[in-house]
Amino acid sequence: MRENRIRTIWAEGGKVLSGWVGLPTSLGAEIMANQDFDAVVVDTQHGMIGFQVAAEMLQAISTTAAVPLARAPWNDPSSIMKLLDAGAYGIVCPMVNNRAQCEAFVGACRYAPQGYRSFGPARGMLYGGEDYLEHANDTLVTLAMIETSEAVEKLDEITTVDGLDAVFIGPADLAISLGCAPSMEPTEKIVVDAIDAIQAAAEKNGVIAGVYCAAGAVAKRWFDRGFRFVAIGSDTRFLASGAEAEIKVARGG
Ligand code: 3PY
Ligand code: MG
Repeated sequence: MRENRIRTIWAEGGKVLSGWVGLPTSLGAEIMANQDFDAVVVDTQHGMIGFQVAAEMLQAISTTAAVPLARAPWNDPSSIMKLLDAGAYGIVCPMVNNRAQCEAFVGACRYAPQGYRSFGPARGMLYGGEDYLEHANDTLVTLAMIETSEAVEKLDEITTVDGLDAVFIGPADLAISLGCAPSMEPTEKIVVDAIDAIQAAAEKNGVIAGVYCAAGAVAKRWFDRGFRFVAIGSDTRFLASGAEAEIKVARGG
């Protein structure tokens, strides 16, 4: 089976920088994947993306060295399994709040006996290879989003679930859940403390700590303090900020 570069980078002690796409366009996904990201996440939760377009976006990313990942719309086995069948090499799962939810998520990504994924990886096999079934459980990566106060209370039970590779912080939802305004760069003590606790639990229990952010400088800070999966979002924001910057220059502002 084709290697998952994310696993290789992690095994070597390295850091994964991921792009994040929410616009429903395979060309847009291809453009992002042709930049120097290690991976690109197709966001089917908050992106304006239906399943068919998501499959096409995964195809587009697969023409590059970037690892094709998807965020599921919810912790729902049906959509998780469809995205894996479409060739996602890993799933980011929103709102994983306790052990049972984490086991349900990881189980949906793994064939028996480790999980309960149903077999039919039409495109997964094209991208991964003929021996997909044999190696998928050890190749695909699972990233559970920690973005509620309940999840922060239950970090130990979540981060000790067998087969979980990484926790991934959603700073906006985490802030809201803790009674603060959503921010991509939280400064409130209660949110900062929660982020510290998430990273500590991940490190203690041998899973990768990951986080979403909106700027390269912030991503670098997360990397410098030991996070090993950072996603910078997103295509939408890059489009808007690129246009805004050029307009400002053109108008002499
Ligand atoms: C959050 O910040 O809540 C996210 O889910 C990031 O995409
Ligand atoms: Mg969120």
